[in-house]
Amino acid sequence: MADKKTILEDLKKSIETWNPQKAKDATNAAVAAGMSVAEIIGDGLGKGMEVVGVRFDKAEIYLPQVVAASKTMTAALEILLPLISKGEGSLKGTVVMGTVEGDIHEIGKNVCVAMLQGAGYNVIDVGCDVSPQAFLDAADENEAQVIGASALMTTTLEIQKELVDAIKEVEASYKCIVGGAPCSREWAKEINADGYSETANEIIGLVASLVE
Ligand code: B12
Repeated sequence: MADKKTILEDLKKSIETWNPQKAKDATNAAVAAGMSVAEIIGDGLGKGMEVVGVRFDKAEIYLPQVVAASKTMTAALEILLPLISKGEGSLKGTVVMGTVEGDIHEIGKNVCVAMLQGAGYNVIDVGCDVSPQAFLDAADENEAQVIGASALMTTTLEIQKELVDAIKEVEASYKCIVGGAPCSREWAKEINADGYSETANEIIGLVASLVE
């Protein structure tokens, strides 16, 4: 059996080379080796996606490759999601996760969803292009403790602020955390969000600190 380091490298490489078969093989190998979902995504697949993002920024690769990498990620997540125990989640708390209105980037949000599910949370994935009101409705319907809003464009960061304002206005009890590449700790503070994390790895600790 391959060692952990090799498996993590294979997971990362499979996304970087947008190779779904390699991603599925490496994910199955990781599961067989007893690795946790958080480790597989956080230290393997997610790292590959970070590289894809950076290479796209440098114009070393183009949109079709990014889409192929995103499909590769989905193929791997399909293996992992059924392994996540849902029952335990309701004990830990409920989180509504989505990407804000006007923004269709969902890969990072999906990674966060998978990480939180892997950690035992009940996650309501409201998808992308979600209005502040739709976030609030989902949180009310599901009695969520936390809303997580992703924004990947400087133009859609403003919607995170609108969401936080909308929550404060109705004096709802749930907390709001924000993230996404252009988002920062400073921005989260400026808009009075309850938390920020740079990566999906840190989101588990962040949510745990808010759900007590
Ligand atoms: C993949 C991608 C796409 C894909 C999206 C596929 C999909 N299904 O999601 C496609 C090809 C569709 C796309 C489209 C567009 N894109 Co695009 N895209 C990217 C790219 C290359 C990578 C994003 C990504 O998936 N990263 C990998 C994930 C894992 O990282 P992440 O999202 O940052 O998430 C991590 C953390 O931020 C955090 N996190 C994320 N969300 C949250 C939420 C919470 C609550 C928390 C706590 C943490 C957290 O955890 C994640 C895991 O660690 C970025 C470049 C970049 N470097 O970001 C451009 C980028 C975001 N895109 C950009 C643009 C402009 C567009 C388009 C407008 C292009 C166009 N001209 O058509 C459209 C968007 C249309 C729209 N209305 O949304 C720009 C935005 C520029 C800006 N204004 O800020 C970028 C920065 C590229 C660039 N340099 O120009 N894109």
